[in-house]
Amino acid sequence: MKPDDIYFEMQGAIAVVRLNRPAKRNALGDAMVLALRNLFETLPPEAKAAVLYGAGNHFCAGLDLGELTERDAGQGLQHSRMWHSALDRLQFGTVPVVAALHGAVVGGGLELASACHIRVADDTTFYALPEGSRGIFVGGGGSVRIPKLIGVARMTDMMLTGRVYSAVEGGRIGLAQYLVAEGAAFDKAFELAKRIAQNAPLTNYAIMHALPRIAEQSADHGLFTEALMSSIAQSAPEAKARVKAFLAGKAAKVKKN
Ligand code: 1HE
Repeated sequence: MKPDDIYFEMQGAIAVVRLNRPAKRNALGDAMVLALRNLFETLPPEAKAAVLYGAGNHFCAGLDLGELTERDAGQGLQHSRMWHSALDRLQFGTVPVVAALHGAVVGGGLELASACHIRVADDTTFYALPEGSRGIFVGGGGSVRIPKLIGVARMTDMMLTGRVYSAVEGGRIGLAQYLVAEGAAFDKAFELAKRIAQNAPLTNYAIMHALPRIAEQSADHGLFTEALMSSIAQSAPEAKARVKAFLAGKAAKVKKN
């Protein structure tokens, strides 16, 4: 990996992370996956949200197939677990991550995007899981995260038939929450990240860490976890100050679009 294959900078409170290997369509080699893991583990405390995007014409072509050499089963297992730990650090890290998507979002690139909290896609985006045709299987958490976005049936179809979803179709089935014009994904993602950065940190933490876990629990356990989390969030001084500001007419109302 070249030192700047994963490029990172702070822009105010926003951590901006760029997959920066456009000549190889941002294909992720092991060193890049480890660099992402390290980055999301060690974001500076001033970071309140992050934007992840890709340099060049594509977000990410997935696993660097050039590194897929003669791994035995044990090594393959460790390789997949490395991806899991890296994408877990992103999903369950310190700040919400907004992915700005364009061009190819395929294979491990879709696995990476699905670990982000919000996906903004531009018109050029397309989604695929070519693992089926390469004789392999998803290994970066895709089988856990992608069905939560689009359902097992659609993912099965993508893998069995090589189906490619367009940007518009991807928005409709839940691969991205926002669809914007070509070239506008980064700006929209950055705008959303700035909005997210204004939330109370404990609320963002609850949304990132409690919500997906509650969704996995039985209704009874989920309701109990929700009660614990909401009681902790509302007891924070920041929550009290924000509610008081609203009651005093000093905070923004919810506005119809
Ligand atoms: C790569 C990779 C890659 C491009 N690994 N080198 N992912 C895939 O099966 C997708 C494979 N890639 C593609 O289908 C296409 O490259 C794209 C649709 C993404 C882009 O097409 P295009 O025409 O813009 O670029 P290109 O000419 O195909 O590729 C440009 C260069 O990038 C070329 O190298 P060059 O040295 O000949 O210039 C390609 O070989 C190289 N390249 N994609 C390595 N993926 C945790 S498990 C996850 C499992 C997976 O992700 S499997 C799916 C892998």
